[in-house]
Amino acid sequence: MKTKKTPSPTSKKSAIIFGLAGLTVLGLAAAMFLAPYIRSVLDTRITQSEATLQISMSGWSPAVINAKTGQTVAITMINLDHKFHTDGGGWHNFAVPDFGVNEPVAPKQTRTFTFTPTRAGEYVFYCDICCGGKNNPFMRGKLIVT
Ligand SMILES: [Cu+2]
Repeated sequence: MKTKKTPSPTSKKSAIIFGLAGLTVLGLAAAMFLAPYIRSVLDTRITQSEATLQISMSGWSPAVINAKTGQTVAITMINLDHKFHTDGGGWHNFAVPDFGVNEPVAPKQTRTFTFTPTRAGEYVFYCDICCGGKNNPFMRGKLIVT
């Protein structure tokens, strides 16, 4: 007569551990397989092909721009100051000497211009018309090119 063999608690535990190990391996393999895709999606999310910046005597908003090497960026610059400012007459500019960019915007005007960052790295953009120019921390921003 055969007796029905019930799995011992130890073998149940082994099966669970084995199953979890298998799922972990599959999960890691899937993560490795999908990593380039996930990275490219994140890259496009943080890379801007256009940015709208407000500038006034109180500084840039936002003060960080993300861009991609070789990809043209359209900057729309909104100058919030009026022409009666004694410092610079209310003019501001967007300068990134590393890429030969120097675009002025008249008081209370909005202007869109483009440039193409050609090298990866972190660069300073600044206004050097007013308020101490690029030496004033409020007149500086960061351009991150990946
Ligand atoms: Cu300025």
